[in-house]
Amino acid sequence: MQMKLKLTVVAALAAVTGVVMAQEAVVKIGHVAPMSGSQAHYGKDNENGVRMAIEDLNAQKIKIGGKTIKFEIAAEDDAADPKQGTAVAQKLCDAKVAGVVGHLNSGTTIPASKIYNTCGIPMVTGAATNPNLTKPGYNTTYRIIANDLALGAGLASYAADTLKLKKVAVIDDRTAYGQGVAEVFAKVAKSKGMEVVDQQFTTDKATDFMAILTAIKAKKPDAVFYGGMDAQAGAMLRQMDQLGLSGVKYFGGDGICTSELIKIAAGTKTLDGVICAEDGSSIAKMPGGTAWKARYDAKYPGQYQIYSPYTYDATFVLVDAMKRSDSTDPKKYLAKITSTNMKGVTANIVFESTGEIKNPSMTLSTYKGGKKSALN
Ligand code: ABU
Repeated sequence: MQMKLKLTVVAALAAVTGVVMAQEAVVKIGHVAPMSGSQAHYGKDNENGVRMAIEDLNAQKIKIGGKTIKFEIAAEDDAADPKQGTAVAQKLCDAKVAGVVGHLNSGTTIPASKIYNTCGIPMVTGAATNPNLTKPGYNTTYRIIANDLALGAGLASYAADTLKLKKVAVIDDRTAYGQGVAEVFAKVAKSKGMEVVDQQFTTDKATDFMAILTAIKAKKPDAVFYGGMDAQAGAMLRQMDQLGLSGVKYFGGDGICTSELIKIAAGTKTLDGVICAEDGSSIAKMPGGTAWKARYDAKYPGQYQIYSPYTYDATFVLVDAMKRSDSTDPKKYLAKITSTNMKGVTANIVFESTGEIKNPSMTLSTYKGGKKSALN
């Protein structure tokens, strides 16, 4: 009699557990960034943003299509290389992830966006800022951060109008991002009467800039603009110090506007002359920035760079569209991303029909005294 009762209880528990299990579903969200090489610190920061969002979303026990969803990250490394970027994009398509946050570099994101469009998976980048990303008009491509048009122009206006600088030398790393932002800067600087006294090129792998900086020194610029990332900018600042160029201002876009730059260029006089622009508000001015950053720092001490609040919000954008369409199927929830109106950490997020963020803003920062501080 007792044995029969036990079996009945076990059967009942199994039935209940079975029902619970049947009501759960795992949904994978892809994330792609460089996780190896000299840009791995940006990639880690971006991935942390997605992981933190997934933890917060899972804590909410969100129900979509009658099932409690357990979100999981499908994290990939594209090493900032366009070829690896497209290979990884195809891998995520084949794995049928529900959406992708990424990629980080414009040079990988632009070709990958074509692949996601072909397989019908939405992607939201929180870091790739070359304006050309949204030019093809793919309904699967979204950018949650301002593009480089405002950023390059804002830096040039500050150089010409506020600092009254006359002569600038422009260097870029020949990547989609570096070249693009340098072109915008140079165009606006010229239109404001500044003279571009020299234009030099490097790569996103270079470490020795002595030859190009020596050539630039001969042209006596008031400022150098660099279109590229912080590993090269930091080394350049050191080499500018060595060449006696520490009085020359150093401008750059969001790619150099990181916490890492302080470490790489620590102790240089040129770090004091850096003026960089990041797309969007400073973390202190983001609606949920300060509280969010405190949580981030507690989870990932010393890893904050620049884009993680955007990748956090990007993950929420995908899930918000899933909730509003009551589906995790990209073919069904994709249409809802265009009507996003979501209070995020970074801003109230609304997209243009092009996939660009509405009402983009831009923040200028300096590194005076080895500390990053916003100028506006
Ligand atoms: N936004 C600067 C770094 C990433 C990129 O656009 O390549």
